[in-house]
Amino acid sequence: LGMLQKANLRVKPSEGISCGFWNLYTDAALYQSLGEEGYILEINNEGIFLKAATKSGLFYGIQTLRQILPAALENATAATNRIQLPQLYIKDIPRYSWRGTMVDISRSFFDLEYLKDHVDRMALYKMNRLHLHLTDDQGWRIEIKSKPELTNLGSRGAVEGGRSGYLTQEEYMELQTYAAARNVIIIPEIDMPGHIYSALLAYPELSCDDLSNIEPKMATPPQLFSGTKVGWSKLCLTKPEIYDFVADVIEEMAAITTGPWIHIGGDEIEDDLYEEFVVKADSLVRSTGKITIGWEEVTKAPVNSSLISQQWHGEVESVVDVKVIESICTSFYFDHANIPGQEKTNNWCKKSGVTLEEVYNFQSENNNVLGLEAPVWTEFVHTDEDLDNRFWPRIIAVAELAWSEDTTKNYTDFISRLKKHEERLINMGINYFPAEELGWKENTNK
Ligand code: NAG
Repeated sequence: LGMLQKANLRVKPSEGISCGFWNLYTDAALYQSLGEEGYILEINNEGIFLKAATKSGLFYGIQTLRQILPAALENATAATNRIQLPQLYIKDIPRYSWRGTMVDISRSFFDLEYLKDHVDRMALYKMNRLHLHLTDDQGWRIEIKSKPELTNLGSRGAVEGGRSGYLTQEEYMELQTYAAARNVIIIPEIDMPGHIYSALLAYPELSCDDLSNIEPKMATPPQLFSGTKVGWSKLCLTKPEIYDFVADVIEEMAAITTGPWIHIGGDEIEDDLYEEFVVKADSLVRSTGKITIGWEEVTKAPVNSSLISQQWHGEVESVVDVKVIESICTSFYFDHANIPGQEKTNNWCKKSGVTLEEVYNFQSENNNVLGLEAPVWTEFVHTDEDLDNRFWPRIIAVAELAWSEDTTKNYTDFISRLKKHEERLINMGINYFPAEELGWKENTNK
């Protein structure tokens, strides 16, 4: 029961669910077959039994139990009477180890409180990686103690209509601890060498050109950038001192990051020295003991084979054989509209938007897939409500694809199961998008 409470289920023992007992077996073969995250959940006349090799496995068994319990329990004030549970036996092991989402907190800021809620919700659906796009042209959102101007100045802006702000290192670490307790690892992204105007504004010596002359024409004196144009800013790759900056930032991020990965961005930039930059940034990351992740462009460079490439177009001819995370924009860019529905949007990758069914129908063509990750870029997604209805319910399709083998894949069946989650999502305060085939009510509870 303690674990149920830990799993965020708000039940009071005195008002009582009575479960059997938690039983951790010591059978080595069984443990091995369950791997890092698998579990067995059995409910029979004797009680509720959960077996797993790891804490993560136990956590996921509890999340499944949580989904079997009445949705009313997600609401702290709900009364709990006796609950009858079905008898069942579930052996459940994930397909992929990477089941992620990305939140762009640069274009519009999302604070610690929202990010904690987001982690809770991800955990219920057994998602385990939260990638934070911490920096971009419009705003620098993480405190770097050795470079105070990044947040003093660089965090003040946002895209037009978006929110500014930043996470202190303490907040970042608090989120990380909170997430770790829910088996979610945070991946920090510092986007380099492009998408970096907020840092250039804070430290103009990192730029080749006078900031008032770079495109899109900045005012004199240069100001924060609140537009949506991409691919125009960059670190001056001919200046050796940019590497001191890059090293300082990577080292500070590595020191406060408990997960094994640092994301260096690397998207949307043309520069003769780009490949050299990527190789150096990758080796700086590795020298801190972390593993580098980059957007797929980084595989144009002869990087170390430990690097992980995040596919978004799936078009770059890679010169290295590396593992990939699938974030292909036609299926997983959730800043793209749910159809019919969102107006304020930039459907550059897929004009018609990305439907729930299209997410579910994704098939990977890569052999070397670590898993799936759905990003939400926030040029047009400014508030908590907006972000909720970009993620939900499409994120549940990602969760299912990343957890279950293709052999059980069936959209009609998925929809009939997903329909039953309406009340649970409402009770969790999620401002979902009511996709037509679900028949869910409009949800304006936030
Ligand atoms: C791309 C940019 C991103 C932007 C997004 C909008 C990547 C890797 N880069 O242009 O900064 O916000 O698309 O969908 O996606």
